[in-house]
Amino acid sequence: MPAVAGRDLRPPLPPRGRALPTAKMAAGASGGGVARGVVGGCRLLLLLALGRAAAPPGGMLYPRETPSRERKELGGLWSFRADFSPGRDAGFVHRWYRQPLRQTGPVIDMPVPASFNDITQDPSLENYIGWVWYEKEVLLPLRWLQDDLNTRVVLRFGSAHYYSIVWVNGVQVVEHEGGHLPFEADISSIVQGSPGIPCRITVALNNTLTPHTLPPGSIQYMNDKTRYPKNYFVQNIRFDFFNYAGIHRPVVLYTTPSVYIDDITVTTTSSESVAMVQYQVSVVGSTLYSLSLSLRDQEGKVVATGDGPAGELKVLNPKLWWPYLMHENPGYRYSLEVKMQAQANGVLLEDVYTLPVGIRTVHVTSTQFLINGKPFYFHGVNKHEDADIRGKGLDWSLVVKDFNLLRWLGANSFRTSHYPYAEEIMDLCDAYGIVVIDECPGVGIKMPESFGNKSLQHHLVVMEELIRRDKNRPSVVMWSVANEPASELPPAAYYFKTVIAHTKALDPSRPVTFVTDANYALDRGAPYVDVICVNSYFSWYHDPGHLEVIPLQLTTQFENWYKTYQKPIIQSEYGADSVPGLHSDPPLMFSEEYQKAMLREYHSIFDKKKKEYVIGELIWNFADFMTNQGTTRVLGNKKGIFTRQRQPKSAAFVLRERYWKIANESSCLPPITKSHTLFLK
Ligand code: BDP
Repeated sequence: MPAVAGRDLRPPLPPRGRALPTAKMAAGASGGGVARGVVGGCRLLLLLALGRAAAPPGGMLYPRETPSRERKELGGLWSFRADFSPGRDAGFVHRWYRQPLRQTGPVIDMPVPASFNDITQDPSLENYIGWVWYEKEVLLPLRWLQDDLNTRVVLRFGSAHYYSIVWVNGVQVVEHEGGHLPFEADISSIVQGSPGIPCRITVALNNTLTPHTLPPGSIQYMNDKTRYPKNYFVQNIRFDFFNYAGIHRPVVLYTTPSVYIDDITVTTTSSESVAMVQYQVSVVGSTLYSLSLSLRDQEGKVVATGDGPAGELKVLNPKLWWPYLMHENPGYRYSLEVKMQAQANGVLLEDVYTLPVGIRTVHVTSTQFLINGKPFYFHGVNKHEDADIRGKGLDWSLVVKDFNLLRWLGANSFRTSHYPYAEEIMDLCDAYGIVVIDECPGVGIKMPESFGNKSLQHHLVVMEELIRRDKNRPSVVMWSVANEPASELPPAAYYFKTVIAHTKALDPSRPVTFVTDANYALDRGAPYVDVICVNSYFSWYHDPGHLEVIPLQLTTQFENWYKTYQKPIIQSEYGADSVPGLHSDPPLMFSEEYQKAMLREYHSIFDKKKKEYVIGELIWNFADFMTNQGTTRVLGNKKGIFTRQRQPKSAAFVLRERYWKIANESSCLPPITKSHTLFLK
């Protein structure tokens, strides 16, 4: 990783308006100066300089079809144009959003959702940094536009990397900072004037990372003319996955009545025989409305009813939401139907939204993680949203395959390393009982300036957006605010104290953590977490090749952390690269045997310490994934127990034996058989 931390290497921004011969992404590039600019980014810099932006007000309910709401998918082919102009700003100078994109210059077809990087044979697109433009023309159903005062039409993006500006018919409707999280715009007033005419959606996306974005990064201009062409620059990042960009998740249009249910918040408490579901509903568009709620079980039977914007539903003999392998019927969810009625413009408007609700509790003691009062041991994985060709684009086939592999493996949990995953993935976690540590994109926070006020304010907004999106999910049992930050730096203390306090204030019902690889005695964020999540790579990055040091070093690691904090500990990463098909006995690094042997050494210590205060183990990584190019990466990171194409390496079988054994030992169920459980759902 580039050694920029701690030194101000800032040269003035090179003059723009000249050719940028090649933009390459690089981690560890050297030879030039670090500029804090955004590529094509005067506009973005201005926006970022405005200081604390609150998360956009209002809710972010997942767009579901209900009797009062329709939904239209905008996936498929969009027109696409990367702005290769010298300053990456031709799109703004020439206002590409004011006309069909094809009239501005050459466009190509681009699938949505998908990353744009791996779609063509063009290396300059694979490594492109700056503004890219997407466009789609859509015909809206006439019925959406007829009663123009009473139907609200909303354009919603599941996520786009990283800075987005959206226009509809040339009118700007929304801007959003950050990938991985949804944003939307009410476009009713724009589309309702022109029934029958296609509506043109234009999106400008900028994937530049700066010290104040999440994740952070920096643009480095290589000024040594003897070594680099004129205006050569690289995007430096301090994280280990390819910085894919594009419209990554579904884009939809959906309708609501003009008075509508904007947000619902649900929390649950329970004892064996009775559960309480506390709810809060917000309605927008009128102050004169009535609300009625009914909670149905999976047979459709109403088990509780309520009314008004806030209250409590009492459920007798509740069926609790249980993790996979902890109960014969994991992932049980009730349906909360919320009905709103209001008078507007002389007509009765009704909005209906149905929210799946899992009843479960989470508690942390000094040695345990309790779900529904029972000790829960995380035997799971870390993942990435990553696949060949589509990059980070949502792909249903891949998503379902991954869940089948997780269940085959006997994994009961994963961490959304290192950013929030698609809502569609989270829905399946809720449904299958896969427990989630929900991580925000706070990865690679290493530079001192990334701990400043500007970064902190943005981090708080991202946590607001994440919690707004995922607060009602029973699968989410803990928030992770960062991965491997430079938490030993002095400003990290205030930074993490603030981010964690804010997260807890937003959601008092869940514990909060961040994932550390800092020394236990130096870490300044650990005092504020509820659970210690620690990453270590003994025999890999430390003492490479020396498997025999693992037991001692891992034991010392756990004991040091526990004696300092008396908090339960999760081994949130451990792993070794293996090239599938590469064999060596005795085990040598990068062979499948080495990966297996490393697992066994770690497992022997987990088995001892899980009797005390170790509450989980998450392998790094579920599958191989793409990274920047570098001398330690062979077409990406190979620490997967599955290949990138989801074929098992030998280590997958070792882990499978272990996870099923743990599940059988800790389950209150009759012995679980692998095949039986796989087909439970
Ligand atoms: C860890 C990081 C993870 C990397 C992993 C590795 O948290 O993102 O991919 O190292 O190097 O420190 O394989």
